[in-house]
Amino acid sequence: MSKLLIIGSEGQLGSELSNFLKMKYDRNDIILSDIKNYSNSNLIYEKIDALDKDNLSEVIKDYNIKEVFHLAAILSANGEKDPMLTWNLNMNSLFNVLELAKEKIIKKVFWPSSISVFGSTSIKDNTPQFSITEPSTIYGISKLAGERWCEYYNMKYNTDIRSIRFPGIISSNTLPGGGTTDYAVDIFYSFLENKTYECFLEKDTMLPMIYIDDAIQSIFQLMSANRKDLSINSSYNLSGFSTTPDMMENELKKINKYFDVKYSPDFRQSIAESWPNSIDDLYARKEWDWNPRYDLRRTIKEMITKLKEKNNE
Ligand code: AKB
Repeated sequence: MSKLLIIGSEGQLGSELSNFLKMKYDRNDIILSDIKNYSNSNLIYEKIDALDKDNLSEVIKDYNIKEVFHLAAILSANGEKDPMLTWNLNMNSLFNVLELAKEKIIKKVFWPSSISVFGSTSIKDNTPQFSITEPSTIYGISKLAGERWCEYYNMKYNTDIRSIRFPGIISSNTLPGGGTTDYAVDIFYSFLENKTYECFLEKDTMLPMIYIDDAIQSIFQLMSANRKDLSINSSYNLSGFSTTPDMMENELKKINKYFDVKYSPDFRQSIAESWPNSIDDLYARKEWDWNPRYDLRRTIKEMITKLKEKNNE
């Protein structure tokens, strides 16, 4: 068994991916890394700045790592606060990994893209795989450029880089860090504390979302697929379900009728409005049997159970 490295292991996706992988693989074969000094997990951990190619390459060679999950990125809302920093981190960390793949030091890479590659000129409903992509955020621009680079490396250097355009991810383990879809996680914390939630999006803003277990399952399925079955060399559209803040509020009100949401949209509203309402994930379904298991109701039920368990720990 070759070893795996997660870059960005302490983030929203990384922390849950490492929990999943340790049930599937020998824990000594999983190496975690992040910019933080320590990990919350008890797996092998190396502090790595993803921009430091020499250090990254040293760790990869030392542990004989063959598969990399490169998850480190600055998300859409935070990205707008410092566009050059976002471009630098999101692009140059990807180049470091792509170059190691080109040099055949690593064999397989997973890199998440996002629905942020779409913009206001894309088809809004059931946005197809091959739609117009004119993103309006620096995060979206970096993800779109990243997708083009992944395809370029795959075609030109015969690398095996796989990618998914994630919708907003709803999870309980670690908070998302600075995205436009974060409200769909934050709302649960207010709900459980019996507080009014102040939502930064308008009540009727429809966005594609996915529950974390489905997101992790999609990574596993794509990474396990036979390469010859994959026709998308850039990044696959993926769908879970779509929701608005209002739909979430109404579902939560069914559990506690006193729950209240106040709507105070900020700069994130225009980002959300430029993104699709829903996604057509035909290629993921056809080529690697994608089928999400969580709709809005099941996600809400699961989130409340998980957050209550966490509070009692
Ligand atoms: C964000 O809101 O920036 C992310 C994303 C959709 O990529 N969650």
